[in-house]
Amino acid sequence: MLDSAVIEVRAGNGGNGQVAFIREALLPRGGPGGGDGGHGGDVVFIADSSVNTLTKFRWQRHFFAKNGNNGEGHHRSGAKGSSMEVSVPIGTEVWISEDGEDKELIGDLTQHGQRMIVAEGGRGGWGNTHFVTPTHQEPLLAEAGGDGEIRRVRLNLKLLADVGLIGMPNAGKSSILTAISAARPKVANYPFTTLEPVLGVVEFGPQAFVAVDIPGLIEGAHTGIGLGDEFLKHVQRTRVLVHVVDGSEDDVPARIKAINEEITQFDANLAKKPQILAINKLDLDEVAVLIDEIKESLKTVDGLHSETLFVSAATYEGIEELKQAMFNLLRSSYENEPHAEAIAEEEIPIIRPNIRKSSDVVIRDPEGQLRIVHPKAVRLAKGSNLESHEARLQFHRRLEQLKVTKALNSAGLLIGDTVLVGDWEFDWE
Ligand SMILES: Nc1nc2c(ncn2[C@@H]2O[C@H](COP(=O)(O)OP(=O)(O)OP(=O)(O)O)[C@@H](O)[C@H]2O)c(=O)[nH]1
Ligand SMILES: [Mg+2]
Repeated sequence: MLDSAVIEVRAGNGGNGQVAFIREALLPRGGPGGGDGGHGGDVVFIADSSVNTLTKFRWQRHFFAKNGNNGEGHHRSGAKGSSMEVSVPIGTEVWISEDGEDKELIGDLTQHGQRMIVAEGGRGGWGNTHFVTPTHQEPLLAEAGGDGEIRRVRLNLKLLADVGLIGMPNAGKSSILTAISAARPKVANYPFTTLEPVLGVVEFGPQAFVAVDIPGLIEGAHTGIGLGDEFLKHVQRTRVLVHVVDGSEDDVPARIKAINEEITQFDANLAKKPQILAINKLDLDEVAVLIDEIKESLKTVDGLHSETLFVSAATYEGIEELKQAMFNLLRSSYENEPHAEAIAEEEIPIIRPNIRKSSDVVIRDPEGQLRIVHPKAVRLAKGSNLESHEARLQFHRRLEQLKVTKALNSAGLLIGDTVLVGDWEFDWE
């Protein structure tokens, strides 16, 4: 069963670099003192073993990091924008989503604590301090901050069950899964109705966990009787078991012992998992009148380490309490053992998707005009006031250094042609 969500992530823009001057002898304007803009914050996914489903993304689909602040005079840099950290379950795959389709897998979060930068914040722009050259002691150029990345991504998660429902055929395991989740496994009044495990997401307040309903077990299952015990492997990685018993059957203790014996035969560790005993069909009179008797008889079951609840999957009596008990046991299990294999954080590489970006320097726009798209040149044009002749001279010098001039020439630019860059438009001199 796949859990899935499409969300939008937006990293912060970088702050703008500043053009500013500090009074200095011999320089009429003064020495450059424009501070750099702060970097924009990233949107980061962090794999977290205490998150089990993608349910929360139904209520929140937009995740924005903060912009960096602009630089100021007197060499003051702008503050960095804070990142947006989003916890996701272990096993989450991240896909670029375009037109409702999964385009490209850009990350797979497989370990607790693993981080993935899903949208990178824009770089802070440089202030004019960086643009001093021997010929330009009074730089009029500064960079605008870079844009933060914006992406639409699909998260896909193969659900792993936290809670396993076990018990004899016809006990009401599938009925209980139906009562606690949106899953609709087949329910019928004969043994072995369920032939394959069924997963359901159980919502509990703002939290959610996953329960799995498996085919019924009977005495001798470990020798292959009934459907055998192979489905027990689906509950081996759960943290909590709910042992469902039909309270209307005779000899409840013997039935419980038989199932516990089968799971011990399959895997002794499975038998040690925290268990909740759910005595089902409480709506039937024969069960309701026997509550005390059944409780008393359970004392004869050796090594029973279970909390016992009487429930009815038919009337929902006790179902909320059952959910609560599952949740409590799960929580303490996570507290005692946060994740199966603890891995030192520094060993986990950060996922930085390498999404191809355009490497164009110059393009022809639809009207046939040449437009400079080299990212550094564009940021410089956006961050500077190119109205003054002096600033334009400095800008041209930079274009040569960035090899933009060469690209313009190869694209067939002639003196007097119009060139576009950012919001500026000028005639090539
Ligand atoms: N009266 C009553 N009947 C119930 C209750 N829970 C389940 N049943 C009935 O018991 C029968 C078996 O229920 P299932 O949920 O299919 O049982 P199961 O444990 O999944 O059975 P298998 O899949 O065969 O292992 C069905 O006829 C259900 O309607 C209950 O709380 N009260
Ligand atoms: Mg069933």
